[in-house]
Amino acid sequence: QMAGRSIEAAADALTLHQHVLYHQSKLYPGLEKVLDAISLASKIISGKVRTMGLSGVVGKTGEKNVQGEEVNILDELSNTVMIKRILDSGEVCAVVTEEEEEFATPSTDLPGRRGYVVSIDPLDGSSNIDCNVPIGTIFGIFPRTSAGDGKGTLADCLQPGRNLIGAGYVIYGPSTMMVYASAEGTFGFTLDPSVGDYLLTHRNMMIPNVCKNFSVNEGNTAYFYPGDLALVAWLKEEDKETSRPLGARYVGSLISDFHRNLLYGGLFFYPHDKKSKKTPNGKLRLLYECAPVSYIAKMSGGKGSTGAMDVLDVVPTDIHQRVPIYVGNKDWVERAESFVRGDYV
Ligand code: AHM
Ligand code: MG
Repeated sequence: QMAGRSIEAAADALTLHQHVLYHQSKLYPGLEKVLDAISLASKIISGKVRTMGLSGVVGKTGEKNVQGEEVNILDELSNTVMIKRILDSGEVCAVVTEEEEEFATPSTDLPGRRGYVVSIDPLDGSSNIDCNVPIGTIFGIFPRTSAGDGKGTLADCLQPGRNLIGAGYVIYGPSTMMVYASAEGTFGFTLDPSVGDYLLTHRNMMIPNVCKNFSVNEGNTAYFYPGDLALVAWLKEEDKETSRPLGARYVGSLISDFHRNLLYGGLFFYPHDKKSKKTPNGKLRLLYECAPVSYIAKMSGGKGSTGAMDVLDVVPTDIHQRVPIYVGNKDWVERAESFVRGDYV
């Protein structure tokens, strides 16, 4: 019977490709090819993630990336596969990736419209790779702003999250899932390994009204500013009216934490703190972490904030810029903002 049901699901369910084709390709020609490229690359990564212990892709390359962090073999492989597939789609003029200092541009020898810019964290949660905890890929898609079909420019890359036309993530968990948000809403597709494709399993995903959990690295509270300290203490207080205390859930893989909060309701935050002078704006990157998840949150009824403003309104001045982030249930993000401002609720 189970097998019968899954055959039916495979026969009926919309693929990610069809979803983008139906909903977005009229307005955004060729966009389905960008998603095809990301989807194919993510299937390759998923295969490697599944067998990493067996195939020797665990471990460090010995190099450091732009952020000065040690590069995992799987990080590097994911970056190479993503960039190549995305640029080869013929629809993308520039790719900003966490792993490379400069943005990548395609060869213009082949015909193509190259009308989009992609920002991507090919494999987020690197510290979790070696211990078999879910990791993810995060991406955002912007329209190009420069004219023509040549290589993209820095200005094409420095766009606020407001300009996104789609954003998503892949979570390499017990199953591999792609969650994709656009003006049509947020949809979840599960990779069916027997079909080799992403099939629609989660229609119109909305963050539940009740906020169940908060997710923050509480080990950093020694370095927190007063507003964030007060926020953490407040979330743990008992109060029936606001259903506090919330549960604490923190994986340390942004996508695992965000995905759980999207499904169950939750507030994730990574504030700026006094820990590192090098990173006064917190840890997470605007273009390929904070803007995409804030966009997905927004399309699911939630919100992403820096504490001072909507993440989607931040205009980047640097492709690897970091921002503090509070993301999840809208009302709880707004409460967090009031703590950051200092006028505690
Ligand atoms: P990465 O891009 O180097 O993997 O770092 C990003 C990760 C996020 O997935 C996660 O939310 C955060 O770093 C966890 O940081 P910390 O270990 O400081 O709590
Ligand atoms: Mg990352």
